[in-house]
Amino acid sequence: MDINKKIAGEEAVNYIKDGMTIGLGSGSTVNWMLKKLANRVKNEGLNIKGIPTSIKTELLAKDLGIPLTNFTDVEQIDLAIDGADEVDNNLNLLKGGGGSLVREKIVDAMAKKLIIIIDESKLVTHLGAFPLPIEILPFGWNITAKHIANFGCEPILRKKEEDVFVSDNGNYILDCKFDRILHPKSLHENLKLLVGVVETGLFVGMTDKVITARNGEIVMIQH
Ligand code: ABF
Repeated sequence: MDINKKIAGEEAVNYIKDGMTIGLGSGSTVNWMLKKLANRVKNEGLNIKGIPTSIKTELLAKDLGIPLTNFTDVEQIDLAIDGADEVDNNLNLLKGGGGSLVREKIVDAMAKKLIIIIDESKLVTHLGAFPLPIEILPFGWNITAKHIANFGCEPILRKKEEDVFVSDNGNYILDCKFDRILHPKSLHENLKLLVGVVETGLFVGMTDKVITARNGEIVMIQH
């Protein structure tokens, strides 16, 4: 167990107030947040509703007794709390290692505030050491991969054991290794212009606050 993930995840729960609609991110750090949130719901009667960013998070939240809602009933998310695979100096994110980047981006983009919870190893100067996940349509996936490769990366079709990995949305994911991503905004915008690309794992200019922990002590980063 990474104690720093637990500390960061649990700290984020202090920002959740009665009556809020909360975007529930995905990943192991978020799972600590969910457990703490469930305690507050159960023991303090905290009245919140969650919108999950993945089927995994939805199942865990249900299991823990966290009340859920959906976009039919809610038009606004007060706060989203999510993990990341990399966070750069400008608080831009690289996400999607868990395969939930599309739902994460829909929820995170709709939230009035976005808090990212990570262990310190995720802090980087430039994004790109972690291969960039890009969700694409299954139809013609190898043509889309060739177009993406022209951006200077090597796209690898994500697999789950012997099979192709299929996202919660029924799509494929390409893990694209770049040297360094120096201009995440323009890379994201240009990739999105390709037919067949559903979404990229670059979350630019969305983060309000990062909560991490170092040697068991909480560290906050915000600009
Ligand atoms: C999610 O957070 C995914 O992008 C990524 O896979 C995960 C981070 O993982 P963890 O909290 O498990 O280290 O947003």
